[in-house]
Amino acid sequence: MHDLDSHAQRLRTQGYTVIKGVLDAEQLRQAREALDEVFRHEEPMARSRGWKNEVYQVAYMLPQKHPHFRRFGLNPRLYPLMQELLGRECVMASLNGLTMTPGGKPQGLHIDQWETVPGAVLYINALHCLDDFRKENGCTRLVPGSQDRPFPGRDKMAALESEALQVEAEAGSVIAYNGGVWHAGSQNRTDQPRRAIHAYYSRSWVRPQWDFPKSISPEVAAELAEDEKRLFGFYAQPGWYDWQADRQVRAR
Ligand SMILES: O=C(O)CCC(=O)C(=O)O
Repeated sequence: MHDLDSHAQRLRTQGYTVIKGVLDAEQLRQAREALDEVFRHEEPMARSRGWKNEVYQVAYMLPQKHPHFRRFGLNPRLYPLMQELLGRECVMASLNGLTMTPGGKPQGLHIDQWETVPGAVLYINALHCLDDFRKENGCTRLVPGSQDRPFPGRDKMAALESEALQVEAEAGSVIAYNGGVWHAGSQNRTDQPRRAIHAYYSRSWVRPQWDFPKSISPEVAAELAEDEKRLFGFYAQPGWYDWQADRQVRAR
């Protein structure tokens, strides 16, 4: 990957970086088609389950829902950077698709991890832009350097909006940010979707947002390659004591 060191440096200091050309034209086409298919399938239940509202539409656990998303997180144009920052054994903490609702409302600033952990990189959200991200269609906004400032709480964030930078990026780019950076999707003032894949990576020893081994069916798990299973944390489980057999069981 070009510029790995400079992207890693920016992520460590500013808390974010923009990497162009992570998805080529064919990968973009396939990712859009796959996400649209999942959204169409979930349309009948999306509102009642809270997956579609006046701010965004989201689809969770994409590798279970579409084969395209099983190798998505292993892209050689991005994965080495995630490993550099989160360790070789880094895992996927969640893998979602999201569009800001056309003509909808903005999202409030928030962080994606449970707490601010100054000086440590525990999670990185690699937000893959499937459409051009522009101010009009609700590009991501974020506060550079905020990963090292205690998160003041959602109710206090309105006063800090003036510090937020709107990050414009071409389709195929990744906006990567530390999970502790204050950020949000902005108001989509167009009548078109503004689609993204949120590939949220973490160190293998912190709590993921989603339990992938439990969320992936045995049928899909049987089709996964070893490196896919590793990425989805199948081997990052704690060891446990099997009281019936009186033996210890260790994850590989
Ligand atoms: O897609 C975006 O611009 C950010 C969305 C976001 O932060 C979230 O859904 O938690």
